[in-house]
Amino acid sequence: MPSEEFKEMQDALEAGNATVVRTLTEKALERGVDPQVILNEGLIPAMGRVGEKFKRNEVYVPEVLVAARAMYAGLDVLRPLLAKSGAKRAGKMVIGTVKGDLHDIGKNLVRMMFEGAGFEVVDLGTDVSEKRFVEAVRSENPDFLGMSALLTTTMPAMKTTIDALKEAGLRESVKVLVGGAPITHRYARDIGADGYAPDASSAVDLAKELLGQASSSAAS
Ligand code: B1M
Repeated sequence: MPSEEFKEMQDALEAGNATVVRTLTEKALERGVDPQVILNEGLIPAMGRVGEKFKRNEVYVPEVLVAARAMYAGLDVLRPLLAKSGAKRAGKMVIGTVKGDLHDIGKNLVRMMFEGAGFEVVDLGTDVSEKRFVEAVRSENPDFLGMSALLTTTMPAMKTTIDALKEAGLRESVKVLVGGAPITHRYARDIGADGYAPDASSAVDLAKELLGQASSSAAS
């Protein structure tokens, strides 16, 4: 199925129409289209375009959340089939908002963009201690550990977590990405993170670049 035939599905996803995305996903499966092809040529490019528009301030948080909900409608149909076929994921990320911090809207956007780009994401939620981050890195063996912080008072928990990873002998096994309104490139460098991204879409670009996949707009 050539990708232009997914146009209706992509338009529905970008418009945030979850019902249409789910129906078109089911119809494509009934026609025998491979679930991986529906994901890679239908859902992922559309979510990627939403991310690009968000980065250019052409759409805002509510539109991204609605588009992500539509993406999940399609993903819900595909997920069991993808799991069964052992479809190859783009990579794996463990993500959470750091200890003491309950802000999760930005972190959720980052998670959605990664899922929309074909990554497996383990979301630890908010107020995540360095101990829980370390345990998750040990048990999940992800390519990336993503940390989000929105408060100047919780930013130092990122460094504490990186130090705890070092102490556990796990620092070299994972790339650490950080973000959130008060975080800067400089702060990320000072605490020894592998990268900082100012927004969810750039975070995906950066992760792909760190994995050696082609991308020209990384924010590291
Ligand atoms: Co709070 N809050 N808040 N808050 N809150 C801020 C952050 C604040 C700037 C407001 C202000 O005073 N102007 C201020 C922090 C000041 C500071 O530290 N210098 C503040 C404060 C003080 C507080 C409380 C302490 C208030 C109080 O109780 N006195 C309290 C703290 C609670 C706690 O966490 N322990 C508190 C509580 C709350 C609510 C619960 C009411 C609510 C959170 C609801 C929720 O998240 N579920 C809330 C909100 C909504 C905000 C503001 C208004 C909006 C934050 C937001 O969601 N932005 C915020 C003010 C503001 O920013 N204008 C504020 C939208 C979101 C999409 O952006 O999270 O930056 P952001 O994520 C972006 C990027 O940063 C990036 O990508 C995202 C999308 O592009 N990004 C990453 C984020 N994480 C990333 C990770 C990456 C890469 C990129 O890699 C892993």
